[in-house]
Amino acid sequence: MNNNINLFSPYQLGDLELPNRIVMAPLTRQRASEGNVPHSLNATYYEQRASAGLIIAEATQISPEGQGYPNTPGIHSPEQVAGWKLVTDAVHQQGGRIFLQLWHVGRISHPDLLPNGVLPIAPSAITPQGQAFTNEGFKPFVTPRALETSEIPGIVEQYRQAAVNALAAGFDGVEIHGANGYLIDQFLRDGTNQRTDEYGGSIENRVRFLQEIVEAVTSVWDSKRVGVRLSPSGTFNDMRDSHPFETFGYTAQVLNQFDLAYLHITEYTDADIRYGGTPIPTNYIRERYTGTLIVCGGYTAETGNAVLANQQADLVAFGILFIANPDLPRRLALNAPLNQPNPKTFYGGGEQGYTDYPFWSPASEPAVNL
Ligand code: 8OZ
Repeated sequence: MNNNINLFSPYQLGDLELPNRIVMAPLTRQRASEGNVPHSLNATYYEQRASAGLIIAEATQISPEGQGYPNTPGIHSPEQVAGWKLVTDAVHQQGGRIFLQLWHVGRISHPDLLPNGVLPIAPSAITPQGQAFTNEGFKPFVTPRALETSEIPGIVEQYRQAAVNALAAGFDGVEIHGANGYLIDQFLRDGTNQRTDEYGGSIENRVRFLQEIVEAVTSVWDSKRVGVRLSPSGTFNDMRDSHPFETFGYTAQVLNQFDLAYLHITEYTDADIRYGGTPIPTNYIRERYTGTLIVCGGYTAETGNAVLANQQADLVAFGILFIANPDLPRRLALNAPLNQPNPKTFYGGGEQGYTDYPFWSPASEPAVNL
């Protein structure tokens, strides 16, 4: 226990000085413009949230084939790089720091969303339960096409090129999205990976894809500017693993060798338990991962301060609270009321429910306390 550490303590993240330990979690908002290009509305949204110790910008597809939802931004075209530059400039002007989350959805897509209507790709041809979110509403997931072994270096190269593009767009670092049932997670877990080549079977083989991506991205960025996100207990996107403690304990240990900026853990939710997920206590990861740990999972000021004071984590990420409260650090510091988030405007649309949540001032309308 270290009672001197709380959400408002500064943190040295590699050579980046974070003024507080409050991280804005990556949040899919589906508000890119034509061509999945970030635009001034997105710059305003992130700029409003620049008082976070660190912003992790939303999941961003590394290639057209990596997209799984309408209007999510990409980082594969020159227009997207220019669009993201508007965002990073705006955040830096406000004194903030911003990483980009690099994303390939793998099987969590639909031909309607993909170039020439191709099938989504995955480690194995296993159909996810559930429905894809297409431009015409929800449609049942299709059976993905299993990647040939010879295609895997090309996907790793897409991550490397996206990392180059993120650097050109002025980000302070990148987070590799290895969580929530997308392509990397599909390789890690044996419920979605039934390959018989060197990328499947043993956990050493299943983690190889992530390892090669980390190697590629850290060939572009200093390793201290690269984070990885994992969801060891997650069931979202129909995920399961027969030995999750072994899978994620091993993965955390493999990541130690890269001297990364951080490991970011999406912790389990009630829904994960209901869907039969195995809750993996974050301390299990903490005991195995030697670097900076970010936790994300419904924290409040009180529980966030406690997890830091108990040294169970180094930084705490907030998602929904940041959607509704652009000035979240100030509100938490002053114990000010919090704006109520509106789930109807989480995904898609314009400024409503995106850039119009008010900043707190003593004269504000009384807000609903969560
Ligand atoms: C919610 C809706 C769409 C995408 C994730 C990128 O779970 C997402 C996501 C979340 O990581």
